[in-house]
Amino acid sequence: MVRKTIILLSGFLFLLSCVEVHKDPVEYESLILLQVFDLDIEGPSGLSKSYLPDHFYTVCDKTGNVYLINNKGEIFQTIELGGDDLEGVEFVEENLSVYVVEERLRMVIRLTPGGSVLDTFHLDIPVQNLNDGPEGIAYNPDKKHFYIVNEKNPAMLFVFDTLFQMINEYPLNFAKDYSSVDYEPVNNHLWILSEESKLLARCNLKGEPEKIYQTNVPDGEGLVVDVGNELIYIVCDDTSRLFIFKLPD
Ligand SMILES: [Ca+2]
Ligand SMILES: [Ca+2]
Repeated sequence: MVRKTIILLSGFLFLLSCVEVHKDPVEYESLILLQVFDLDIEGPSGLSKSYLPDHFYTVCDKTGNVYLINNKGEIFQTIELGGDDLEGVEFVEENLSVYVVEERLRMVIRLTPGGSVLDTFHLDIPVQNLNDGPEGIAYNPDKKHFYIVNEKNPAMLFVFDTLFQMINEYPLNFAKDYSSVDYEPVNNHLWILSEESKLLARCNLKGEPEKIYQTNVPDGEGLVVDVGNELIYIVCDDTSRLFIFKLPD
């Protein structure tokens, strides 16, 4: 009798643990594509808002340069940085600086909008493979935190202060890799892009997804979420294109 009770009880506990795992499922939806533009940049690998409305910074992993483009993909300014392997970019309004991420060097470079180097910061993050490094950067002006996503091995969201001292780290586990991140201040969300899984996730500030959207964009490597205009911008490294989607409700 006692043994039977124990078996029944352990079976009940097992069922309970299964219920726990499957609670609160993440929803999947498709994004509505509005427009696509060709870019005269081979391998755009990051995207950020800029000091001009409807203009964006992007970086090129082939030339190592930084570009200011408009919302039709036309180049407005070229900063000839000649970087090693630029994979992420973020414009910070409060100090009018452009921060770019060097993936293979595990480094962040701070530039003026004119292209002068102001600072360099080493990122103290784990290295397994040189090409599986930091791919995206975003800034939260309320907390004064930078967010950096590491592509894979390990797939992580790192939180840094403004001198790139690490504050927190969170594992990412909803996609095959992670290629870009944007902070959206109105609703206090992080949006994280995956190039291999071709998806975009709306996350909390720990990188936990609340909603996942299929982009069907191969090699999406740069992301801007524009709440004011209800748009999402994604650049594709492989085909050198700018995709504009409707921001879902
Ligand atoms: Ca790239
Ligand atoms: Ca990479």
